[in-house]
Amino acid sequence: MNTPDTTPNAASTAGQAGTAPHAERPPHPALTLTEEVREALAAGHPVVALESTIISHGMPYPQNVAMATEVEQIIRDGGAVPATIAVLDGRPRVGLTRPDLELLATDQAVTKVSLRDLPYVVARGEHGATTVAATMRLAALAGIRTFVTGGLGGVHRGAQQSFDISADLTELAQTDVAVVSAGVKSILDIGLTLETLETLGVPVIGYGTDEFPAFFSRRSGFAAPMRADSPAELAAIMHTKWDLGIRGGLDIANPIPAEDEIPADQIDAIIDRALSDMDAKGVKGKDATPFLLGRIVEITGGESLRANIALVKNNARLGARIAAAYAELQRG
Ligand code: PSU
Ligand code: MN
Repeated sequence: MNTPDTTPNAASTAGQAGTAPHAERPPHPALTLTEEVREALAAGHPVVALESTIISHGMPYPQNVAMATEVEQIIRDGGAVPATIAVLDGRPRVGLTRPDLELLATDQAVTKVSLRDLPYVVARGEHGATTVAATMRLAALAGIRTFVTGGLGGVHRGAQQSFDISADLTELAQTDVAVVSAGVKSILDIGLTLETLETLGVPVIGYGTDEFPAFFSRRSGFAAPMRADSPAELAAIMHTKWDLGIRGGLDIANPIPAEDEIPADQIDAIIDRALSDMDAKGVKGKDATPFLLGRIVEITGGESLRANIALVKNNARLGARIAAAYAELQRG
């Protein structure tokens, strides 16, 4: 088979004669995997990566650790092995214990680690909670192709001036991992985020919907560029993309369940308030997203947190099924 990229560290498209097109390389030696995750990957069983910024910087304690534990259980119930990813004492870890999750949920010394921060925090032996971008990269280095989160980062409102565009988008352009999210929330400029994903060649696929979802709400007013209605269809798109040698991820946009959503007109006013509070306080850069998430929880008196937890669980149910469908395709 002729693949354009045959560099030794090409993680997914093996490309050598005699190997399956998607034979995974062994996990990068700098990673520490749990036995369970290592064995599942070696056996070609479904594994789902999970991020940790959502635990340390996305939700308050103790709801954050409860969410992390329940989401792992949902993935197990769905027949896949959960692999929550973080950096602990400078070690990139793939698969965490209960005390690890508790540490991430409580320790103030855990920094938010996006792609640019990864070498710094690892080299200094520090703790880091990984964003979508950093989690994608570590998942790919482990050989994991399916990743579940809540919401992606994207193009912030006012990015024309601030240039604040999440590294989640550029990571989706280059790292071969499918990310299940509930779309992006309107703390971001949803239209510019979708345009940027198009430029970067990232398939954005609405799951069971023609409309791109807006995290707390099922509707955003923007069309989903593509649509799929089953995990098997999604697995086929993942397989096809990488088989063609098209590097990069996919954004699978799974709307929040109707019974859990906060209608757009209600949440939009709250988001506007949170944004103006942020400007008034001069919060920006990597602190923007955590500030806004926390402020929205305060203003809604916890209602946004309930919705956030519900949508992550819903994404976990779908992610386990996608990982299973993809593993089946790889075997077949
Ligand atoms: N959106 C959420 N919850 C989150 C995040 C985004 O609803 O926890 C986190 C994710 O880890 C995401 C990161 O990757 O924020 C994006 O941060 P930034 O905009 O600084 O790249
Ligand atoms: Mn940013």
